Amino acid sequence: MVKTFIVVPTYNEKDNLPILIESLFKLNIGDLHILIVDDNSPDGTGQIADEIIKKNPDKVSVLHRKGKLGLGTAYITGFKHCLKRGADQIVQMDADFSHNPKKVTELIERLKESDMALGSRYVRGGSLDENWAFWRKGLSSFGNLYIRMILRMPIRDVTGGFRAWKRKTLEGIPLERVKSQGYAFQIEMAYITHLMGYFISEVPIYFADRSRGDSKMSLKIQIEAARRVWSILYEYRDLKRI
Ligand SMILES: Nc1nc2c(ncn2[C@@H]2O[C@H](COP(=O)(O)OP(=O)(O)O)[C@@H](O)[C@H]2O)c(=O)[nH]1
Ligand SMILES: [Mg+2]
Repeated sequence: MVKTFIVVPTYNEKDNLPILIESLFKLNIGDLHILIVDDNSPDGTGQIADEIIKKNPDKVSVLHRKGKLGLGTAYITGFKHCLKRGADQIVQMDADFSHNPKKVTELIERLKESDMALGSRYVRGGSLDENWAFWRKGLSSFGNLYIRMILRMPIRDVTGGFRAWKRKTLEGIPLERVKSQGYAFQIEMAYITHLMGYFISEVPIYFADRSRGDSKMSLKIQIEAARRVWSILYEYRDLKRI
């Protein structure tokens, strides 16, 4: 049976985590494992994860890290862990319900015809929370356009963080070279995947604003991502297609 891992990075998600795990269990995915990567959340998300695991020791596990080390390293550590444990496919998603758990099945389904499936707000059928202020929507779509133009990527939603990976894609990517955090991490991973010639398929999603807890992303992280794009362009000029 195909072994699916879902990696969920958490930082102060105590109200979201238990209900997210419940929703993921309801999906009809055969051999499912959930890996939480918690950065010693001050709100006690780590302890809540431990309690969930006591009840489901063979379905859920957690990596406790010392402190807030960033989204990028959380995912890289998580991915390596899943590969070691024999994952055939790996899903990455936020803990805050911005990514609808029900869409996981569709993302995985798309892996039959692609090397990575990307939940996308900017393809036909995709959309953003209607409560987002127009400037926030504008900033997000302008940001995507800016990045796509510099990196010459045919992907519509380069900062999206709802993705499914085939094992062989994550094995092929030089994960040890990925240094970005925040949005830039999503950009860097998408860029490497595209450069190496892996096929990325976009699945339309509705991106909902979180209703519990606070966003960890700031304008500073967005500006950082805009600057990082240039280093990413430079750093991978040697990368060969597979
Ligand atoms: N482990 C870990 N998780 C993080 C970190 N920063 C953000 N996250 C998690 O990554 C996901 C996306 O972050 P969020 O703040 O919702 O970003 P936004 O949706 O862009 O506002 C959520 O599940 C967060 O809890 C971090 O430094 N470490
Ligand atoms: Mg969020």
